[in-house]
Amino acid sequence: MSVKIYGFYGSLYTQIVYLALAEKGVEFERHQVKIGPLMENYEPWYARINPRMVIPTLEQDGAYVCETTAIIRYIDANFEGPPLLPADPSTREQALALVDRISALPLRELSYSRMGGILAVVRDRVLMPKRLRALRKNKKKAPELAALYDVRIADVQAWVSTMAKPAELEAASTVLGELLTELETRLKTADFIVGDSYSLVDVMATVLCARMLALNIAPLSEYPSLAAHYARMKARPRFPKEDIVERIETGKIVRIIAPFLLPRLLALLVVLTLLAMLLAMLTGSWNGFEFLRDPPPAT
Ligand SMILES: N[C@@H](CCC(=O)N[C@@H](CS)C(=O)NCC(=O)O)C(=O)O
Repeated sequence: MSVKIYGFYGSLYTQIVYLALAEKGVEFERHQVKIGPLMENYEPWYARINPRMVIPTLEQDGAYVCETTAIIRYIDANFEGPPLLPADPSTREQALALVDRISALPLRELSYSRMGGILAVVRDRVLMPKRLRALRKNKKKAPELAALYDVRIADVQAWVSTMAKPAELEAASTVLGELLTELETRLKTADFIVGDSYSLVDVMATVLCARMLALNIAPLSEYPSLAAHYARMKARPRFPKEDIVERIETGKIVRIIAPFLLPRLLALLVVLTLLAMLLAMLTGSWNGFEFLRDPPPAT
């Protein structure tokens, strides 16, 4: 019954899965899928296990479960450990409705829209076009997956277009604000968001609070009961402190991607050096390895 999670450090949805596993007491193996600029998640091998090409994915005994809410419900239903959903059917329904609402929040658009200055230029001129190029390139590599790539290309195009529309971003902020207000109201008079014990809603809200702190997508300090709940959740005995990221540590990301990046940087350096030598030879500004030849006889 070995469990493997395909995820990446700092990914919001991966953190939700890590936290559910920790609370449930399930051991698991990690496979880092390098998202972001390296775009490993768009490679055909990953598209075959996760057709939407996003992380996380859970693998157990050769079977895959995709989509965070499906993964955490699978974890709750299939492993020993404290139940993470209320037993009472109507409370359970409320919990599941909130899990779905948190999962549907437009956090990707909100997170990316928080980039300003040079980061925004890099996002619009480099990162997003690079995503589309990577998807098109991989579509060519695996034509049998063309339909999946077309869906993902359309998704990235919609993502880009939303970020250029202040009204849509404003609407996304409003949706988030409404949800946070609802959590705040519930927590004014209760220890847990739904029912009287820890549930998947607390799992999701905890990671959402960490994200608010990490990327400043909304001010946690304006929701004091939610902030107090977050502090209580962090003090739980099984809380996986290392996995829940309140502040993205670039050094950690560099350490994870270094083995992947270094050989490529080295190869790039070799190619650039060879090109520079060729250019110098063609323009006559360098006479190749002449200096290695025997010196001309002295006259
Ligand atoms: N609906 C998906 C969303 C997952 C998602 O957006 N994951 C992000 C990381 S937090 C991702 O894979 N981003 C990479 C990309 O979109 O290229 C889920 O619930 O699992």
